[in-house]
Amino acid sequence: MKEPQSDHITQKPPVAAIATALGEAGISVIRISGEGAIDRVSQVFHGKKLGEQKTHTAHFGRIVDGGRIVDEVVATIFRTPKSYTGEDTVEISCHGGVLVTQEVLETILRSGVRHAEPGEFTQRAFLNGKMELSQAEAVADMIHARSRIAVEAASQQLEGALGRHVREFRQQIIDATAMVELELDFVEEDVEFANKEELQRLLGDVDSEIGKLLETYETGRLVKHGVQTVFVGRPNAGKSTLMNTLMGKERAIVSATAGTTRDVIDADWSYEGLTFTLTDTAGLRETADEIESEGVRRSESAVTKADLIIYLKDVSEPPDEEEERLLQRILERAEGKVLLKVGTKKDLLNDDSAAVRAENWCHMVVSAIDGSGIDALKKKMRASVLHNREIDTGKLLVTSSRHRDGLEKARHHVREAMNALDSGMTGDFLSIDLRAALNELGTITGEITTEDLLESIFSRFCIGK
Ligand SMILES: Nc1nc2c(ncn2[C@@H]2O[C@H](COP(=O)(O)OP(=O)(O)OP(=O)(O)O)[C@@H](O)[C@H]2O)c(=O)[nH]1
Ligand SMILES: [Mg+2]
Repeated sequence: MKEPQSDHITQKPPVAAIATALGEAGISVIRISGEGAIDRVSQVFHGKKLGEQKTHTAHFGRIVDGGRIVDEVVATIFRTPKSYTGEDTVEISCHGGVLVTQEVLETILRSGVRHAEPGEFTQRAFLNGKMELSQAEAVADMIHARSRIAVEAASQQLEGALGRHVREFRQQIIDATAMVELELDFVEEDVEFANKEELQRLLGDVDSEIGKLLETYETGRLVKHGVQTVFVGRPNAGKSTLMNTLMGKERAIVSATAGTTRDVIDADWSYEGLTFTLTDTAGLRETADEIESEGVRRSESAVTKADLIIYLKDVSEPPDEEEERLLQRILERAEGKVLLKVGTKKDLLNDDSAAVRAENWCHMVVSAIDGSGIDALKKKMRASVLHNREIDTGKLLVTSSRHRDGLEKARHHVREAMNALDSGMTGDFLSIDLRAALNELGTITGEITTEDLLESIFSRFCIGK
């Protein structure tokens, strides 16, 4: 992260929050940041005079409330500008009990410190130029990451990889704007752009570079949010069994009675660095029963929200018309999603003709009983959602829809500028589009922000971050 000059730092009134998860643990950390934070803590800290200590030093002492010792703690001091927020900061490590942590926090709050809002420390770090907006967002991604690849993607962004790309695009567009504005000086002489080809090449490059980054979003989204995977099929097709088999544990109830699963059940399962949120659903059938119809309706709605749909069919039974109608209804809801037709209960197939029929109907056939086809199914699930492309963890992935929108809008304006150039429009038209593209890119890194945008980003953080 870049180190801003101390004269760029604004210290706000101090805020405090518990920075660690609340629960029983070895230690808990309470963070206090803002103008006068060190003095405020000093008032309730018995030990060395914190106000006289150097930055980046840790001090043993006691937090006292009136005459009462609340806890023995270690207070670590970070002086402005060399702290996470850029402000004076104290981190108090106390014993990790729920009650004691709460009491230490309350003692600090009574010394005239406000409780921090969600993400307030990171917001202050951003406002003090400690990080770009996309890096601040990566802090939250890192905390919420549920798979190894999600951690790697967040780490790339945290190190400023997205910001570096965006700054390159901005620089190229600024160069293009400079060329256009140079030409504007000659506009009265009605000359064609002397550098038209050069300008076309420059804008074409930006267009294709933004395009390459945008292409990573499809994978980036799956990495960040997990692959929403739904198992659907008729009652008794083996949906709950397959979900349990993939996860290696008995998550869903299985029985020979058709209609065992009545509602939607979710569970996270990781496979080769990618998280799948597996959703088991109630079996589909054409029914008049009210509760069952509600279950079927929920199954269909789970399909609408899924990235990957696994339609299961018991291949020991021949397909019939109802099956075709049910599958048709799923297909109608599956547009733009990946759908795998999987045959179950392969172990029950005893004649070759049934096996051939099954192979024809399904993408693959598995058995949860003898495990055949299960590894192949796992590989197929992963490969099909990634469209057979491996995730290059060394490269930046766009994982946020906000960043995708910003890049798309910027590319749109770049393309408009290229069209304007092609159709021989004057430079001022081009300038308008190029400036609009710069603005859009600025919203990604946070050069251009609004209160609403910051509010919507930081309110999603946890308290204490
Ligand atoms: N032989 C064999 N039986 C299986 C296999 N998979 C599931 N079964 C059996 O099929 C029956 C139904 O399995 P479930 O997993 O409950 O089926 P479901 O699709 O979840 O059914 P509903 O929840 O009722 O919609 C159970 O008796 C399972 O033991 C398999 O691969 N081979
Ligand atoms: Mg079930």
